Amino acid sequence: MLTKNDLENFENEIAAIFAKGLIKAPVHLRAGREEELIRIFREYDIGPDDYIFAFWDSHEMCLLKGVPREMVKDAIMDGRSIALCFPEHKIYCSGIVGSLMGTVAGVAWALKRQNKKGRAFLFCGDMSAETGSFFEAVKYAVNFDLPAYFVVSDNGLSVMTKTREAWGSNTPWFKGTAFEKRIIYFQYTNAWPHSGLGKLIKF
Ligand SMILES: Cc1ncc(C[n+]2csc(CCOP(=O)(O)OP(=O)(O)O)c2C)c(N)n1
Repeated sequence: MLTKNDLENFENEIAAIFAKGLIKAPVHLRAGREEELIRIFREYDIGPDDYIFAFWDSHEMCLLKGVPREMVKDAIMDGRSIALCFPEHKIYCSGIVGSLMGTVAGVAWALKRQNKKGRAFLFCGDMSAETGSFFEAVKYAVNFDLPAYFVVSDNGLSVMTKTREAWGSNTPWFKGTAFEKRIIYFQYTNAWPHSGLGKLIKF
């Protein structure tokens, strides 16, 4: 299992490459949630049979799922950081807010119907967790007892908008509901800006 240091070093290396203008596409770096993510991968024993779905900020999830470091780095260098996909490792990501929630429910449904091993995990942010598609997917997964889990990394922000102010509530909608049983939730502060390095990079 990778360590917090491994994940930090990877993001720092990508940041240094991005700063040189060598990646001609957006990158979304994350720092501050390494231990939570490692704990979740360990606690839920996420392995080769499991499917991971994530979004623009998926470097850590790809590494933890077992995609070789150099393969993740090459894909990022190739401009694919925002939607990293490694089908052979069962990890699929998208840069579109609110996408993939239904896919997770569908994959979990297929796994259950076909009596296959494995579960579907979605990793998303707090604003993504307020979307209607997230609610529908969680509702479906809970009601049909599907092997689906929804991991919410709450940094309090949607780009630069405060999620709690946007929705007029200090708690995520699912707190205290029956749907919580399929939601894995933690809070963190991202040490990087939402996207890029917070300064203009000239190519
Ligand atoms: C459909 C769509 N609308 C807007 C965006 C722009 N966008 C990218 S990330 C993001 C914020 C999402 O916030 P959250 O889910 O909390 O993610 P995090 O802060 O953890 O990156 C937005 C609005 C997008 N990618 N897709």
